[in-house]
Amino acid sequence: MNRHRVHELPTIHFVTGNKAKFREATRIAKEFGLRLSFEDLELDEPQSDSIEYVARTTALLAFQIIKQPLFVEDAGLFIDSLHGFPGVYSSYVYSSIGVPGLLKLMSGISDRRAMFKSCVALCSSSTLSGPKLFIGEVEGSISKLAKGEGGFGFDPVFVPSGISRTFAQLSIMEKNRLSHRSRAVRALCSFVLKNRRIVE
Ligand code: ITT
Repeated sequence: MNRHRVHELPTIHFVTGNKAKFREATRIAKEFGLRLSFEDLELDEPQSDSIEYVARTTALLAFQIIKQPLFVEDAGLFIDSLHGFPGVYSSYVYSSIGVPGLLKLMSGISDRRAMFKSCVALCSSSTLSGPKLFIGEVEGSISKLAKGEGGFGFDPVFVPSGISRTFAQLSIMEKNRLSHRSRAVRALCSFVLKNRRIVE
């Protein structure tokens, strides 16, 4: 019965090059009866100091190509004692110095507070005044050592507030209960279910 219903619901394209993000978002969309399709378009991400700007601009670029309901997600790790660094540069910092480099940057720093922030931008032929944005955040801290095998990116060093394990030590389901991305994607899914015309 459920399977039949799911087929009637719209598919939304998730434009990303990151399969781990897609896996996380797909689990959440499923809870809402929505299906996502993976679209890796290799778009040039704009340079900006705001993840909202990056998400919005990338969604518009993707829509010019796909011309169907889609969303993109831009996320970053903001470390208090580094004045929000790496933030919008998280992708570059991860691929250049990686987790070991980040731990080195943080060595000797006792204030380890940090936040992951996600911005989802939804674009369709109905979002004419610009993509609709959904924000999700999670507070936590940077561990002294990398721990865990799961997740991706900076997951091995991010400990969400209230638990004593890193994101990489959690299952997708556990990470999805807490993460920045899960909050933004849940907000997107609730919006889509209430405004179905936007994705039809
Ligand atoms: P897109 O193709 O969707 O842009 P990306 O991997 O480049 O995928 P972002 O630009 O949104 O993703 O994220 C920047 C970096 O921030 C990413 O490469 C990770 O290192 C880090 N990051 C973002 N979300 C994360 C998460 O949930 N866990 C760990 N690291 C994360």
